[in-house]
Amino acid sequence: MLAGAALLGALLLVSVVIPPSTRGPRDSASNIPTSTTTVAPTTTPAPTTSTTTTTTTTTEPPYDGWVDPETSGTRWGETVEGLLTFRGNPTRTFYGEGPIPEQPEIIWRFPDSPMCSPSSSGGEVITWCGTGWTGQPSIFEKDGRIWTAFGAYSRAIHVLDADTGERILPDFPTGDIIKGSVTIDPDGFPLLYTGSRDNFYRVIALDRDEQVELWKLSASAVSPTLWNNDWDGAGLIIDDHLFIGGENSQFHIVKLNRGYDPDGLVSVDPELVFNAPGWDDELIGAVGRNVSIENSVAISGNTVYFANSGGLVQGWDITGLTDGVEPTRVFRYWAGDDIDASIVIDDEGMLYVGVEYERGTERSRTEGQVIKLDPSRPDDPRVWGVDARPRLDSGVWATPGIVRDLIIVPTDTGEILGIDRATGEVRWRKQLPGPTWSSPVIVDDVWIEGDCSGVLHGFDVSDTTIDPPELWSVELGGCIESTPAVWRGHIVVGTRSGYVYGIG
Ligand SMILES: [Ca+2]
Ligand SMILES: [Ca+2]
Ligand SMILES: [Ca+2]
Repeated sequence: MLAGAALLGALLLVSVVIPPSTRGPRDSASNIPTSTTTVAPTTTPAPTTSTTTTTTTTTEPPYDGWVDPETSGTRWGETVEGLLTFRGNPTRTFYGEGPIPEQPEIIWRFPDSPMCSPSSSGGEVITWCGTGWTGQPSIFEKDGRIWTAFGAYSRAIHVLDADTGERILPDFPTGDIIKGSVTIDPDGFPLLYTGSRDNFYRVIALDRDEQVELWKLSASAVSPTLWNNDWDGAGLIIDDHLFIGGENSQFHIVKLNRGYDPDGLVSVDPELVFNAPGWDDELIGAVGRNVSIENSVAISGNTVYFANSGGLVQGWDITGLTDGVEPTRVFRYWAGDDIDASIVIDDEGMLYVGVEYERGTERSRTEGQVIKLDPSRPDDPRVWGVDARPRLDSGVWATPGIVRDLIIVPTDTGEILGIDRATGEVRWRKQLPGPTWSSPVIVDDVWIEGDCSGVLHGFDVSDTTIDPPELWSVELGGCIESTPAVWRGHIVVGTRSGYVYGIG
């Protein structure tokens, strides 16, 4: 017991001594449909002289699992039209829908004065303005309007009309800044899911005169925890379950039990059904105790993938979850350094991983900072790796973007890599004012990228073999760390100068 108490003391000590996380990244998540393709029976009218009638029926059964890998790149769900979580779907590969404005300009700016708040970490207080990493707004259609919702360094959740920037609902204050991206319920329940640095991950109702908190999960609700209590990741909502990683270094699954109360107002009755440390002894031995989960979990097939600040990429099998079977870890790969970018999964189930270079480990040099993994080969998953570490404290914070045969990966120095998805060959390099932490958004062959001088660019990626030519740019002012949201003629993005912009 003494040893246990000493260990606990050491853990508490460790959990307090945290460097100001000015360089932490963040993310968001989405929803799920089952895909059903039914080919109607083809009946050939029988000629009067014929003695046979041929009927051909081909029915592809619905996907029998959590997330059909073939939904990579597509909108998640049929119920709510919009971009509902960080990177729009469970494989973090949906960017929104066009059209993209041909000559975009600022339509509105929110709010009247800059959104700034102090936030303390490790005893140091820093004032944060605007929105940061990952900070991707959700944008969706509801009640005949286009809504946009985001958390900000105002410490609040804002819900606006995407056409005007006017508030649809009063702001919802939390106790600290919000870095991550919100998730909107994909099944049509008027619910918003968000983390805050105030230690809670919340479920908020959007069907009343103001935003109302229905439930919150504390970062200290589970044990053991390591490192911190922020929630940068965006949850995924699938089949009434919430999947979310925390900076407490644990992975959580919550059964939401969504419904409506007798007055017709949305309700939840959540139950934490599973949690597990995102670390193991081998990882702690290699990197120490900074193993927070800051990326947004991704799901393909029946496997939940995420990584942590210790560089551990892992997959957890959730096949039997609804039957009470505990998830088990089925995939483990160590990249050598902090992974805050979300894992991106293509339609073949391949993982694309962006890695920072902060610790300078030998493993970082052998594996690279952009890595393709094949989880069907758990003993030897690395397909290729690309180096992106010109100096210590570099590498990748942005979540990679897939466009057909190309992977676009912004790096910390402002150099953006266009990588052949199959071979790992770097086809082109583009230099923008860094750091570039904003994740690529690609809609209708237009790649939208924010840089740290405050310029939002549109590039033509119709030819993936060449350095994409610029189509337009919009000057916003303030470093663009956040990922833009795109929906049917609207672009919404925040900057570190204090504002969020509607562009059309
Ligand atoms: Ca963080
Ligand atoms: Ca880091
Ligand atoms: Ca980290």
